Amino acid sequence: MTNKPTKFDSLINVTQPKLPDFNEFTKHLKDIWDRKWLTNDGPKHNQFKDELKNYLSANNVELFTNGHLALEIAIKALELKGEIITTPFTFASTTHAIVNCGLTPIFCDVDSTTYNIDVNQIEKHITDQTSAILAVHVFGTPCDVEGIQEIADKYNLKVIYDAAHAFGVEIDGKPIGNFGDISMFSLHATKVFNSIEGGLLTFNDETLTSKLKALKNFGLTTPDSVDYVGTNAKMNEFQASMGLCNLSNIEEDIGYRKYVSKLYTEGLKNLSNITLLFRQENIRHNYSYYPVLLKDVKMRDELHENLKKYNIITRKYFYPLVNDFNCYNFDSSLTPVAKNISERVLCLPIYSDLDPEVVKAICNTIRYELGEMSND
Ligand code: T4K
Repeated sequence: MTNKPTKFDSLINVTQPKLPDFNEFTKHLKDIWDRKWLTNDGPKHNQFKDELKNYLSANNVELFTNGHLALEIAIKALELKGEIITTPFTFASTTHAIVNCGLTPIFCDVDSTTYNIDVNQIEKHITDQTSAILAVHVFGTPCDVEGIQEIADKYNLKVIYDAAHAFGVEIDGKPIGNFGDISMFSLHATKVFNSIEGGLLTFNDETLTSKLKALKNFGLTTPDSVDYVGTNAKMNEFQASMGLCNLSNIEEDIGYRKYVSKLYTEGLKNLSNITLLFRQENIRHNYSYYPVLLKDVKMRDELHENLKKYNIITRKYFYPLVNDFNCYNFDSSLTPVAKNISERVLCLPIYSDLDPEVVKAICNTIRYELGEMSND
């Protein structure tokens, strides 16, 4: 393998949304034009919901305009109060949802292999104010769902999973959305599967359905009664149409991401300064991100900057750590493992139509920049 760097003519971004065949999408648009039904539980929305329920083998599904509002609504629907134990190694949305709902996030450190909440450290954060655990399946790697449920049962806590990255993931053949009380999936343009913007909740307790429906529609339970202080978080017919088109290709898309991921793993193996994400055998992954850890923050920041010279755009997901955000006043030294990962992480470009030759060239460019020439 050669190790010459490659300068690309156009930007290779960390991700790129999957777009369906244009004509397929316009067929849906024609239906919408003919029907003049644009949002509020339209037929496309309902069809999309049924197909997702089937694909995810979920007991119950509700759709939302985006993943973030879905998460806030999940917290409200479970009537959580006080403190929620959560991870600082996540996107802003997870913590903001807790705070926007008037609760206090309590940060638990993460596991150094999965980067997910460290189940062995949860119990020490439980107080008489704790009402739930909000864990994130970061980069689509499942949390220790059994360990978390054991603790939740022992202390009578609810469990919400931020599964924004985990669409299509399975543990021992069981769909990931079936664990905990509620799971939230993001269907944003940057995700493995998108409906432009969009979010969905899967949940086991069917009695939550009417409350979730009301909360996303201003709290209305009938045209004449408003039982909750709700919001507007409904998915519209255009979003649902994009989702329907993309859902028909999802297996192919995940399969292609698996191939890209394998090319990276092959191209970056044996590099002394790079640690690759550990992937467990019993997991059906979705290859949503390709994160690597560099030796230290200096090397990570230099590589991130230097790759820009070649038009390779990587992202520091997730840096800064949430407990270092300017808008909060938490102490990130209390979560040292998360802090260390956050300072070393870099996500490389991955999407479902990324050219294999580009992936190989990115690997060679990284090797060149790190001064590690041989692939043996
Ligand atoms: N929980 C977790 C753990 C999450 O990661 C997220 C979202 C949520 C909750 C909330 O779910 P949503 O409410 O979003 O459904 C992006 C996404 O906007 C965000 O959805 C995602 N996590 C987060 C990890 O990544 P940014 O600020 O990095 O996006 P942006 O605009 O910089 O886009 C990233 C790259 O994607 C760009 O380099 C270019 C490319 N891109 C982006 C868009 C929007 C395109 O090529 N086309 C596009 O249309 O947050």
